[in-house]
Amino acid sequence: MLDLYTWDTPNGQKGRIAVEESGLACKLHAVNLQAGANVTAEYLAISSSRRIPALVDSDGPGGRPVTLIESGVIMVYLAKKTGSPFYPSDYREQLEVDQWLLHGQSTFGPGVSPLAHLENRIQGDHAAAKAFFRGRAERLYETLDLRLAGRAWLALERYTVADISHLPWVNRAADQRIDLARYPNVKRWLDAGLARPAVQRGLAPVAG
Ligand SMILES: N[C@@H](CCC(=O)N[C@@H](CS)C(=O)NCC(=O)O)C(=O)O
Repeated sequence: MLDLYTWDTPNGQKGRIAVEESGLACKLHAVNLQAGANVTAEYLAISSSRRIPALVDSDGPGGRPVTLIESGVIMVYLAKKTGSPFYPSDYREQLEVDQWLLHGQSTFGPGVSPLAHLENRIQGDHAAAKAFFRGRAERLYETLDLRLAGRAWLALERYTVADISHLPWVNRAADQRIDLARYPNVKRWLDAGLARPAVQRGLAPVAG
């Protein structure tokens, strides 16, 4: 049995999409970040970083329970557990997937996430900071658009965890005031990802 602790944020949605794609039974636990539900002693016992998502698998490696943080680890773990092609067993393919998985986890997500905060939450001018973060994010969308020119998916010729890693962020391009019409390859790829039923279920509100 799986238990996923999550919230309606891009990193939380990656965990949910990975669970949905795995087809495994999973109990969802909504961790309301706005209410501080992640900074409690109870949640610290589950997530050592006090962040979402966190996954508990009662039937982990060796038949013993395992608790995992980090959406990238959770995506790879579930793909390996189910033997799914979303994370390949071939080493060369793994290297392709790892590069674009880490791009999503450590470059794209952290690069575009400040935009929604800058636009929606920071009052006042701060023109230099806004221009800096906007320029950085636009360059990341351009990188994806270049990568996706003539390709269906980011890492391999098929959908992988590297695509899941980027999808929830790009799905929020409007919040980041990014116009996807400027990035037609990204728009085509996003539409293909959003057509997957597991992605649609993974993006649905966690609290129902
Ligand atoms: N690299 C981590 C990032 C997780 C993360 O930053 N989660 C955010 C929500 S998207 C969170 O839990 N924030 C609450 C906090 O920092 O207090 C992952 O991919 O799982």
